[in-house]
Amino acid sequence: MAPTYKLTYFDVKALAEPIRLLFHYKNVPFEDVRVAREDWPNLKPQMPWNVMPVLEEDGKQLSQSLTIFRYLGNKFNMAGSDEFQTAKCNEYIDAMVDVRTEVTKLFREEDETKKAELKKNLKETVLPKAWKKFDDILKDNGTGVLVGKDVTYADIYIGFMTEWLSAFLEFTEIQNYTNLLAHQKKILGLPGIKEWIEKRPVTQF
Ligand SMILES: N[C@@H](CCC(=O)N[C@@H](CS)C(=O)NCC(=O)O)C(=O)O
Repeated sequence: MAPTYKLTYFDVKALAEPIRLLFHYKNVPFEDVRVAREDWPNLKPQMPWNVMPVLEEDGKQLSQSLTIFRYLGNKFNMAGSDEFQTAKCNEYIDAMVDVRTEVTKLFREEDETKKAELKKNLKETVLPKAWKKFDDILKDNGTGVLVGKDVTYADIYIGFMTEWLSAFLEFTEIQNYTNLLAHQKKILGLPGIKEWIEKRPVTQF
């Protein structure tokens, strides 16, 4: 019998959206539970590491967004055709996490002047460097995807993150990275993903 899945997170895209995209792409049913901020303190102690997202598979809890993402990516046969391809998928995901880590510094900075400096650096240095790198990887691979010939979980992650971070930082220059933009359009236009994006809840992040 197919397992039952429940994904619990806040009502935002952020760490859970790549997981939601995997489910929608693979047409695997799951309960998309969105916890209201005021309900979180009561729920927090029930979570393995007191954070979300948390996946329940047949009632068994799994925490840490990228552990969940990689677990499902493997399970759904989206991890490349050999161990090296899987490792490349993970390399690209981890490189994107480095970019995300830089962006999240914006949330923690309260000084408006320092915040503006951080944003300038992100838009003028961090994103251009990373987007150029991913653009080159796609160009060199030459198949429209990051690793091998088929869509992997790395494509889902990078496709989502390039759109999400560019929108958040109002980085319209993404238009200049033609391979990356074509990749983003391809991934966000995949069956299941496209329909989900059209109907998903509108959230701030
Ligand atoms: N490394 C964790 C980080 C999870 C995390 O920090 N989640 C935040 C939401 S984005 C959270 O649960 N915050 C509420 C809290 O810490 O009480 C992951 O990737 O899942």
